[in-house]
Amino acid sequence: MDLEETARKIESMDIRGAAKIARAAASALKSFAMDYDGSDIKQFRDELKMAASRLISTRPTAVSLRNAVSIVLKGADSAEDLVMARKNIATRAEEFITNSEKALNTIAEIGSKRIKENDILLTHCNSSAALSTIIKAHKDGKNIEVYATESRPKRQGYITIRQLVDEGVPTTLIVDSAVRHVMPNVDLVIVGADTVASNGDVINKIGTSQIALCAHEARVPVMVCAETYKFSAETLTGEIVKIEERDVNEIVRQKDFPKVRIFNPVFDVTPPEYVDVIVTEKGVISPYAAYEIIKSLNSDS
Ligand code: RI2
Repeated sequence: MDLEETARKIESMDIRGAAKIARAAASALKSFAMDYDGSDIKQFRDELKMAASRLISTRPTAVSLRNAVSIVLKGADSAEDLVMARKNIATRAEEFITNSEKALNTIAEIGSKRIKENDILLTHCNSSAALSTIIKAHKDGKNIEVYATESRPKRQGYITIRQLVDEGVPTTLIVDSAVRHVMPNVDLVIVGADTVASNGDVINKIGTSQIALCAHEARVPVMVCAETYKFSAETLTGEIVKIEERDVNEIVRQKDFPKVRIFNPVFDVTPPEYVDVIVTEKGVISPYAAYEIIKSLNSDS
């Protein structure tokens, strides 16, 4: 798959999920570097930057994508010649993909310990980090059940319910508006994140903040599972996370509702007071400690 094809698939959400789009972007940059047939390092760097911008333009909210691209791109900065630059890009992309997969397993290990025998869980959309945690608890022999929301408009909840049922986890599909109704039966809400801001705001699929509010009202804890590359250093300097708006035809066919204005924001912001913990591969943190995570990532890089 060439870079443009990857970019289109991310745009159309054929490739989706904050972690998956990050790994797909890293992989596309690796292929771009390996296939590069020019001979000038300056030109390579310029073309690489254009390729990176194209990938970043596909989905504006998930910082995982921008972080993956910038981690990989650093490989070209220090290189003395083109051979080294191409090799560095490929190595950094491979490392990113491996670390991302390892992080997922570590999050599942850590997060599943917080799931108790006979817990009834509720999840929203389709998060690989949240699902690996749930599946790990099930594989450890815990008797658990899950409510999975449909997650309109794209209905990623269908993917979730299939994955959980395939693993043998008893799962009930509900429409998004049934969340408050079922919340009194729920022991723990588990969701993923597309971006975590330095003040602890969690940006995830539209509807997450309503779920967190209902959970708060019913005194049900909310656990967010997110790899540290989903933490946004940009927000340290006060940058606001842009909320992606997608084609309104994802909701209804605009032509069936002529003259009606339709609005399709696909993420929302859950403030830290509605999140109990964030499980990262570095450990469990309070959302208020997001700043510390971002600071430590900045000093590592
Ligand atoms: P993982 C998804 O975004 C959902 O919002 C999901 O909760 C989040 O990414 C994290 O997913 P979309 O691509 O990285 O469906 O945990 O818009 O797989």
